Amino acid sequence: MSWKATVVTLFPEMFPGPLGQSLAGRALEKDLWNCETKDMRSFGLGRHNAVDDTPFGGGAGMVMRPDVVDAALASVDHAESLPVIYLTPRGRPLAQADVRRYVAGPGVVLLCGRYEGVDERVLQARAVEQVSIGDYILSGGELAALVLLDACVRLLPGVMGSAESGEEESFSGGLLEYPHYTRPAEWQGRVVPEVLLSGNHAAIAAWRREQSEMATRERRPDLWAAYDAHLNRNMVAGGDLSTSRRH
Ligand code: 6GU
Repeated sequence: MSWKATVVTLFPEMFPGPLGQSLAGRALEKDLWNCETKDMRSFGLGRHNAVDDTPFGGGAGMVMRPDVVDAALASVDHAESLPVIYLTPRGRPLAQADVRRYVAGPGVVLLCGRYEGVDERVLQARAVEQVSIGDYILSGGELAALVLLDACVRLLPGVMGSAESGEEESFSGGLLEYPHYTRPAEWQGRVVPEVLLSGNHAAIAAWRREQSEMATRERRPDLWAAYDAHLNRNMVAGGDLSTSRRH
């Protein structure tokens, strides 16, 4: 039994989409995961298979009906024992820790909304997790679902070579990754940092750590604050108060 994604959507043709290519696509062919869709339209009501209605309280756009969404989710096998995730800019930000948790289980159910959103009651009734992929607005949850799935699939056993597998990436250590260089050693007058050509592995590791810290401090003060707090906490826990520098 491979890791299974079930996507509940009005646009089933969008899946697996780009995940049918490259790393995820090869993993799909090897049955390391599979991607099933449930077409929400087929649970629509009335002569026009309506899935949405106007919002109570007024306002722009349409809201997906709770009865329709519930029927679509009820049609997913074993949905009770899987995380059900609604992709929405109202959700908590997706983090690598969430991805690791999803991959540790048998699969996920991804609910993709269009229009203004999904009636809140079905989200409560089915204990649906609400997840966002960033602070910008997409026209629907489908692209966000593809992003979440890409992040999951690459962590599945057997998907990635042992070379890159999992660790020593941006976020694994709470820092952004260091910059990379390859041949030629000089390109358009720009040279590779000398230390990388030195063969001194300790010096290279120290340089990369410093580069990671610099990039994180400058580009991601939020990550840097968490990393710095963690470092200082550990130094206190270790009784090494004298080395609590940085502040
Ligand atoms: Cl998960 N969905 C939509 N529609 N827009 C988003 C998003 C999700 N995350 C960021 N923007």
